[in-house]
Amino acid sequence: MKICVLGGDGYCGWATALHLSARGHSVSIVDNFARRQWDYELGVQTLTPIRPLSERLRVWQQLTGNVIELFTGDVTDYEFLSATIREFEPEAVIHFAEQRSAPYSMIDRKHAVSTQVNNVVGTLNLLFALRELQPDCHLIKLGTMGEYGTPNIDIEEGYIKIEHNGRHDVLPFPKQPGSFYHLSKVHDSHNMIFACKIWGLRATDLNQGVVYGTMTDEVALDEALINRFDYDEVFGTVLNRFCVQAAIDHPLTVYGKGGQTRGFLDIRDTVRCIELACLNPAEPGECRVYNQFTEQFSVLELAKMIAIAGNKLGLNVQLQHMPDPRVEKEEHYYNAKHSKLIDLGLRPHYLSDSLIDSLMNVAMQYRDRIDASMLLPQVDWRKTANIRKRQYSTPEIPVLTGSLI
Ligand code: NAD
Ligand code: USQ
Repeated sequence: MKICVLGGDGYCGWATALHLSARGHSVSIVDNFARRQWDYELGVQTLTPIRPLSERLRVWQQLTGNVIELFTGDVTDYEFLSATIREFEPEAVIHFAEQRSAPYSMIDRKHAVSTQVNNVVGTLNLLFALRELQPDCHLIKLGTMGEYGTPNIDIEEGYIKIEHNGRHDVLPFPKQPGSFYHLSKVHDSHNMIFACKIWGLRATDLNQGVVYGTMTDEVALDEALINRFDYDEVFGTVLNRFCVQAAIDHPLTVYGKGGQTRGFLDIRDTVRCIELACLNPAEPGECRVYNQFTEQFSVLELAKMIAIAGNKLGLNVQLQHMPDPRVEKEEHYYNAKHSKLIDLGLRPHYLSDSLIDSLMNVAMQYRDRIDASMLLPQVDWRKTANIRKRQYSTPEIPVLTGSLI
């Protein structure tokens, strides 16, 4: 298949582009390097020393003979995006190209606005470009489990049967997102459902849980292909942060009681889920939703698992409960359905099998690059970020129009 990966320089996008290329698909990447700029803005860097995208692609070609085409530009720039779709003529577009950090979106008004403009406008542009140029192309869009929040009922995969005053319908599952970032995904989901309904587009909205791990078969081929491992308080996700904290004897930063429960999956399952979605496209007019995670854990359960793994490696892991900088339930019911991708053939990797190899060992290997000043939370959901040490400047989203490399 001809598959275009928007956001292919990022964590999920890079692993996915390589996975699909290795399986013989004709792959292109679109990226404007906004994420590398956001790291510069915050003064943070990934634990793993990722290389410039041009170098990564060159090494991939040398190792495998496979060429991944690169289109450098901003998906919020319609001229650029439509020129790219016209040129590449994809059969599937995988859309990862969004600002994905909840804390980033909660820094202040400007960061909330830039997150929602970047995410909502990018997706809208894509829907219009597909309608105009490639209406049969399958849009695979990364949503998030956080769109649902933590309701006191089971979470279905996208839609719920409702009976009300004696009448029945199947309606989008109620959304209770917990940040301006998560809200941007809800806005995207509504726009996609609408576009599929009125224009007959075909789309899959993948409500993904928190992804962990750096290694996939392809990334492991060469150090130059290494993927991101974010651990700072803004872009670092909880498991990465706990592993890095354990590696330098920093107490694990458990927010509040730690009863917050989320869905998780290994990056190896992310790339496989995307491949399964590509190979089994939605029907014209259909906007289907898959919940893309394999296991659910509370924050406290994760901290305890890491303490046990750390002890096996000779580390002395301590837990530190601290006031939760977010506004979220610290104890709640959580039972989210996630069978549709399994039905398509996903065979999950489990955290208990990969915690040490895929996470702890990477944290230990790059321990010298850990900046401990990036670990404590400064972004607070209730007020503009307290910029004690770092200066958060206004984000500048670069517009690199139309340059086709
Ligand atoms: P990432 O920040 O590592 O990668 C995103 C990529 O998109 C970056 O390379 C960035 O430069 C690019 N990008 C952003 N805005 C762009 C724009 N306007 N034009 C062109 N490129 C742009 O993020 P990730 O962790 O790989 O996440 C990818 C997607 O998956 C996001 O939509 C995210 O919301 C979703 N997701 C991620 C996780 C996770 O745990 N990482 C979980 C659930 C969902
Ligand atoms: N948490 C801690 N301590 C920390 C960091 C986080 O207790 O040091 C807690 C948070 O309060 C939260 C939970 O861990 O309850 C998860 O936080 P996270 O930062 O790992 O994940 P989240 O903000 O939800 O965002 C990540 C990705 C996002 C994706 C989302 C999937 O950054 O792109 O959409 O996971 S989901 O959580 O299913 O919405």
